[in-house]
Amino acid sequence: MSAYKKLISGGLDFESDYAVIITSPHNLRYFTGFTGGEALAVISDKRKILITDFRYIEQAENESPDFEIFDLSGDKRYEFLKNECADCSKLLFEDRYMNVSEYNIIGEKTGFERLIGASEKIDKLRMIKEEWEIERISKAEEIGSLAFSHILKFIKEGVTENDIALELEYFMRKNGAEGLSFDTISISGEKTSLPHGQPSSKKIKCGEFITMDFGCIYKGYCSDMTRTVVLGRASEKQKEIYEIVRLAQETGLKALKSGIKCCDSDKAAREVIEKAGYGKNFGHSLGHGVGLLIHELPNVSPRCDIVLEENMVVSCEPGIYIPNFGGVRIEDLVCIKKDGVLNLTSAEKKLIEL
Ligand SMILES: [Mn+2]
Repeated sequence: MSAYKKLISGGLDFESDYAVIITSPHNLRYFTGFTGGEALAVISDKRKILITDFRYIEQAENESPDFEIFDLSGDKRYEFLKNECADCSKLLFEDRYMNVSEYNIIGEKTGFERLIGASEKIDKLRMIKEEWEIERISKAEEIGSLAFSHILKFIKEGVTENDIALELEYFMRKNGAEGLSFDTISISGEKTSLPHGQPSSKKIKCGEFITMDFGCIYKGYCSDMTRTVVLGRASEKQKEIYEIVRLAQETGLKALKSGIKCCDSDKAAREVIEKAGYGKNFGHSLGHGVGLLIHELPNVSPRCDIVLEENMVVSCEPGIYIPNFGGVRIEDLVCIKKDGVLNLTSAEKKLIEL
């Protein structure tokens, strides 16, 4: 793997006397191969350096064969950085990740005037996925779809929201997931009006919406999906809301393709909900990029003018949320292709009445 080359030859306006400092676990993994999390990489035209400590040296040597590995912690790490970067005119760093105290230490050692925040440009290099990355995301999403089929048999009157969350998580771990991409959302009844409500010991009752938003990690890559079901028979109002969201989601999927701006995809789906009279009940974006992080670029939002390109992976997740009634969200994960999308989510989308 040689993703570090993207930093030098990619979209960073990189010049030969610059260096890039990478400190976030996801970008360390992406650009160096190192999965240990705690390290600092310095990448320039001349050298590729990975500084970590005793705990990770053997791992770093195995995972980052293109890099010179150094065992340095604390002050020694920053002294090394100072010497190493003495001839660099600019040091690009991850301003959306580095904390203020580390910024101050590095700034004092190397000179604040040379530090240039470059998170957005660095993160954009991860937007278009390689085939092997899409395979991992797809596998993670497949585990999620299997978990959804499983949970349909588990949900009964009297089980709690916590029970459902735990069962989803246990199933995903049992089926190859190495972790969760975020805290599982499984909420029911009126609480489904909270887009990011938290599961509790509340028991599921007949006639309630149940919204489950969950995902897992497979070989470092995240999945994300949401389904809303009803226990027992759905009311006319529940059917109405569900159908509008389902149609908006279908419309959103059709509006995702290479060459389209993210804001235009968002608009297509949003219009369906607005025309049905629920515009104010859909207050979040249509979707977001997914990869090593659960939320990454591009944002499929009304404010994002990034043009979609082939092999970006994004979610499509419209919703309607009505206080004191409930809400519906339906979310698939898709890979952008030339004339449309490859849908990575196989779980059923028609209204399921359990
Ligand atoms: Mn999502």
